[in-house]
Amino acid sequence: MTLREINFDGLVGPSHNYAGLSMGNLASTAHAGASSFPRAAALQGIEKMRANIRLGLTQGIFLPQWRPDGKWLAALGTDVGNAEAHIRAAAMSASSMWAANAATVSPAPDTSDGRTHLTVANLVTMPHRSHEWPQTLAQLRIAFSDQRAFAVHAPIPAPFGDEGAANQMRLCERHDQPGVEIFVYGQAGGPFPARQHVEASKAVARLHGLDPDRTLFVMQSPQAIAAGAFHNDVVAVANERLLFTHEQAFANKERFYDELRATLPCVEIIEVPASAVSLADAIRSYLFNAQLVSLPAGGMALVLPMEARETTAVWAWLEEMVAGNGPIRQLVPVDLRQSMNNGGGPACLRLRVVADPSNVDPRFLVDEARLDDIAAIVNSYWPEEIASADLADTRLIARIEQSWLTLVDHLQLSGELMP
Ligand code: SUG
Repeated sequence: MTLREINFDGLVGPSHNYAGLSMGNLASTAHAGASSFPRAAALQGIEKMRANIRLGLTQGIFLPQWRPDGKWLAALGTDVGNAEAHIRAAAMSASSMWAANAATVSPAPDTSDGRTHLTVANLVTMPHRSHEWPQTLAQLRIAFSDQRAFAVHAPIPAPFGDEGAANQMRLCERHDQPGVEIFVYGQAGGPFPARQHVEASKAVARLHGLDPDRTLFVMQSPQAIAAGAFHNDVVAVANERLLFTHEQAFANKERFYDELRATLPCVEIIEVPASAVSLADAIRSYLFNAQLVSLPAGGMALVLPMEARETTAVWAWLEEMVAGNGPIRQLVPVDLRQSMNNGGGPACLRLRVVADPSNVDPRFLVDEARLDDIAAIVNSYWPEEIASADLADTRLIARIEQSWLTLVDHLQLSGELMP
């Protein structure tokens, strides 16, 4: 059995739009009402997957969801033609692209039964995300159907908010070794809600059979939430023995660092001081919403949004760090502007699963040739542009539905995923 990290990216769906639905997510609010470009958005995501494959990494994919979500609208006693504008926008959202919020994952070396456990995130804090989980769960149950290797759990019940891997970090000597799992929860920051509740984090840890001595629950700093860090992965990222974090990410960082060092003595912490990069610059540039990945030849790379290169203080700090011969050897900027404008960077778009790829349903794994096929479908079917006034347009809705059906049919998943 070869355990390795697989990054499953959410393909940007054909209904990608800017409806300003996420309070506390500054980019979402700033772009409310702007025109979106779903085709360009999906192609940007595909290019990011290609960049990962070219780094020698194993790449997976999750499919967009069926939109508008008629089942959710029906449960609310309405349909897409009659729903109020904000309900319609929520039913049309392509937010499942941010796969870091799909589930929390505990790899096999960490769990009591030696299987990789996944709990689908309930995402109850935001209405447009709260109806993602049934379709996400359906995909997880197909992709990880091998019950000798995986256990897939239903969502934590409301009202305990769970936003999945965006608030979980795992540190270990190597991906295939037992790790320390860190669950970061929030309390409200200024006017903004905390989306990850400690009750949900603890429930996930119990359900996954984690060793309490190797599980930490850490509070996000309210200052970070107030500055726009609606998920912890906007201010910190971990990979193997490295934690890369902003100085102001955690409420009680000294205690956290001490506990971490006591549990995993090999841990290395790279902390970016606020004097070098302010919280505002960190959040604007999404410096920490990078994919921190181990390269097959050794060393690590940071797959970063272009915005990090364009933010002077951030890029200067990064260049100095890379020159310093530390564990991060390579910076890989990628253009994800369409997703970034809704607050989703490279790390938001992927769910990390440590597993043996031969245990995963191959329809959810991609190489460049499969990405070529998917890109061809995106080019032919995905709407080029969506203006906010278009969301009720029946022709647009028909096109979005056709795009989805074509993709799912091509991937031979229509039998199992039909809405
Ligand atoms: O939940 N944006 C997403 C972005 C999620 C980013 N994920 C991670 N940090 N892992 C969110 O706020 C915007 C939707 C809109 O405004 O239409 C949105 O849902």
